[in-house]
Amino acid sequence: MELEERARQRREEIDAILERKPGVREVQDDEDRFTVVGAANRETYENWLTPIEEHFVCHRNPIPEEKEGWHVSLSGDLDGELSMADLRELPTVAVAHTMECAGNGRGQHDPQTGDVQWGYEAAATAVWTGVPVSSVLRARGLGSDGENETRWLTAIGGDPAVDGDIYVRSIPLSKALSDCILAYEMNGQPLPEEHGAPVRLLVPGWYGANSVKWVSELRVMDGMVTEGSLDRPETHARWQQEAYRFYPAGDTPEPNKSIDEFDTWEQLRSERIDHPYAFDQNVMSVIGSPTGEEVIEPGGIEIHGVAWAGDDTIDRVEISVDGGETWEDAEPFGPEYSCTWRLFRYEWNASEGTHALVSRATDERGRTQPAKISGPKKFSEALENGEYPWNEGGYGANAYLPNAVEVEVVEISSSSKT
Ligand SMILES: Nc1nc2c(c(=O)[nH]1)N[C@H]1C(S)=C(S)[C@@H](COP(=O)(O)O)O[C@H]1N2
Ligand SMILES: [Mo]
Repeated sequence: MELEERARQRREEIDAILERKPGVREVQDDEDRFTVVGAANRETYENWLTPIEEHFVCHRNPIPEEKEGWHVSLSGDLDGELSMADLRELPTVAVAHTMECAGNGRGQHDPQTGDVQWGYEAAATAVWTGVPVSSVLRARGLGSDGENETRWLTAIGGDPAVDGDIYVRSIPLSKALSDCILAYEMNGQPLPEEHGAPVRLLVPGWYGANSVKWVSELRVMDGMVTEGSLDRPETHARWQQEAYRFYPAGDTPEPNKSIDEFDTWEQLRSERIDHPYAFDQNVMSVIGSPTGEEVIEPGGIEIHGVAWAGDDTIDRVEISVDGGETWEDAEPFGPEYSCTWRLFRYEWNASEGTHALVSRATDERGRTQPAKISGPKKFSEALENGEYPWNEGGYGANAYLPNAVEVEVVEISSSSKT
């Protein structure tokens, strides 16, 4: 595809999304390769369900044009193919999932690191309807022997390769069988094309990169995708083995056939796994209200927000109204679904002045968000020092101070009110 033609196509695609999603903001990467639009504002984090219009969108190549007759080929240990009609015949489930782009918070790295400079815009919660991956695979020849424990499911995106590389991701088969679905509806609506129609993989609680959109092939193998492991002429291991790996400046990650720790935080802590993969999401929280833009008068005000921890649960959320000096417990409330964020609230008696409001979450395994992102040379000792490791791809950042909300509380005299 001609460069100009590609640029025009992408422009049209982004404009169409922006038109459908009022209030949403566009963010560009340096190479103009990612199509990304982010949740517009903090208010997204005040609500449990994110409307489709506020759900971020992130992908590399253009959306596939031809969706007529779409089918998913099955390969490796599997055989045959699935049409959309085949998929729709299988029993449906609905799964709530808080999806976060692994690049969320990249813009908080100092010095700056590549690609889209997200702040906190790239996280959202939707309810996805589709078919359990376990039903699909069992119906198509997957046995239930012990070997499944060490096998991997590779999902291949049907988005056309622009620079010769296709979008492919592998997840452990155990995760795929436990709660993943092939989704064709989002928030009760037919799946919008920018979110992966006609069908996408949904990997609850794991970084968005794993939820391959426009799935065209599913392959069960004894390892994750490496270059040459698929019968494909295009580059196919880049998004598994190079991108979405966490490492300090200057490193080159080595491909692995398999690893046995899928919790991203534990990989970061592990001495065995050199360049962690973006799998299960790190513990994180964002305040949704106040936003810092409204007028606040002294007195009682409720602080609201959301906290999530991938496929782990949230154990505790604390609030600081003095920029992280002192902390008090917030109260979790609302729906309690696995792999989905939890709402929290905190009653604050606001006094006149400027205040930095911060939230900090701890997950069920006792892991707490760090205060800030480390310097670029501190990768290996960062977590021990209570900092998030600056990494070259700018992935997985979950520090709380960069997301503080600054609010000004002012007394408005009754005369000026009228
Ligand atoms: N086929 C394909 N699937 C993809 C991508 C892509 O570029 N191609 N991007 C991934 C990334 S990086 C993210 S964060 C999520 C975003 O999903 P959303 O656009 O529905 O929010 O899709 C993932 N699935
Ligand atoms: Mo992403």
